[in-house]
Amino acid sequence: QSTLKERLADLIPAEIENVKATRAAHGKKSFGPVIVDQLYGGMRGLPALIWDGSVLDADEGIRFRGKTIPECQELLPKAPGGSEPLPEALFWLLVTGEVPTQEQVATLSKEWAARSAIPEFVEEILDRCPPTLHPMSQFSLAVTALNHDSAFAKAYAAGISKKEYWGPVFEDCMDLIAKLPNIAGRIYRNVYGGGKLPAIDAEKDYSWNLATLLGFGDNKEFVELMRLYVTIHSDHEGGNVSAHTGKLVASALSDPFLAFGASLNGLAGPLHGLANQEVLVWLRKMQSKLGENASDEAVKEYVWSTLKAGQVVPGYGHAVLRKTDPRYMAQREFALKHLPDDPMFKLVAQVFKIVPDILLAAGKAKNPWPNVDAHSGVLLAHYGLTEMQFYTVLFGVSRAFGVSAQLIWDRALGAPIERPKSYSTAAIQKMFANK
Ligand code: CMX
Repeated sequence: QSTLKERLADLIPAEIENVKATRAAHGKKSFGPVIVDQLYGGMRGLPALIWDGSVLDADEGIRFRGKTIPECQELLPKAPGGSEPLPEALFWLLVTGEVPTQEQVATLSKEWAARSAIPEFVEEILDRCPPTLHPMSQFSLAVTALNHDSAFAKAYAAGISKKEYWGPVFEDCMDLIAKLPNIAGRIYRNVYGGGKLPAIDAEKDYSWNLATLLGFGDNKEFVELMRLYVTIHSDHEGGNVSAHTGKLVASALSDPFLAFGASLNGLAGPLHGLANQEVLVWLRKMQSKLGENASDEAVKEYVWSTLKAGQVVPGYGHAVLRKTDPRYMAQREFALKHLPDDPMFKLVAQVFKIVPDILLAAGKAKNPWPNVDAHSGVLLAHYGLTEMQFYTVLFGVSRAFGVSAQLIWDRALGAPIERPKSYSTAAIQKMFANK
């Protein structure tokens, strides 16, 4: 039974050859024309990045190393008595493309527990943040500060050869993931109360520890929810803001802590990960205005009033997806199984019936269907994690898995610094004058 690092060391030489062969066979082939609208339109549809952990199909949604979410739920090792996949297993899959054994997963749980302590000065940084500082800003500060102990930064300063980069980057990524429960738990308790952080239990899995540090470890269903939540929020191919930012920043050979700190700052935007918080804020406002068991008519009117005020309906639409997000469906299945009578879940289900038709009628959104964020908040709130401003921190914990897997491969494959070409409007006008 090899460890993850040993398995990677086996896989890297063959993958270097695989990329060489792919480039030799297809390197000069074209994806088709690039049009000016793509430069103004947020680069939508522009093929621009290599991202191996996952690929997104507009209709089907995400596949992690070729596997759909239901396939991952079936195939990946679970906790004893649990039915959701362990994020440890998903990380192994993202990094190697292989489904790990139960034993390999247990080794990862132990390794992350052993690496989980955060430096005292990072604890102090968090303790000194005012509780009014958004949890995502605190999260990003703490992750950036972990760069103090980066193995990669030290190795680079000591003159490590390019061929060896991936080793210390792997160590940093393992440390990063391992330390996130302590960071998230500390932020949660500092901001919302809840007393002293318990210690990480090296005999338990990552999600159990995360749930316990937040104060929900004795609720088995919440622990299962964390396993599902961390698994499905981990990776959504490379072009989304948090993933691409991490890859971009790391391409300058900034270490994984600096790179992922930047990812978190992007995830904190309301059109991206902050939608996790925004959806529940919006639903709660609706509920306080309409009361429980609102009629479809009243909900419709509320949705229209959001649009007429020039706001987006949070949790709906997507830059790439064109059907209901399978991450939404996985969470809906969880709710149907564990909390079918929760009034807020009923409202989420009612909104699901109503919003797509309205967005279609409004005629602007290219995708009227719900995304991952339309469902996550209601599940967390059901178990008592009601502090909405904290939700995106959990998204961030999970997103570290996907970004880390790619950063390791980028360094193993010698990915260069990113530097796409930009143009001014004047340059575009000049280029196409008389054409
Ligand atoms: N409500 C209202 N209007 C919407 C909308 C929504 N949910 N989704 C898209 N639109 C509007 C856009 O604002 C845009 O309007 P303008 O032409 O006036 O600028 C128009 O429809 C076309 O946009 P699009 O091409 O369909 O969508 P984009 O690729 O530009 O943006 C996204 C995608 C997700 C930012 C957008 O759908 C949105 O703002 N959704 C709500 C916020 C949200 O849920 N974000 C989370 C996404 C998942 C994640 O990253 O976590």
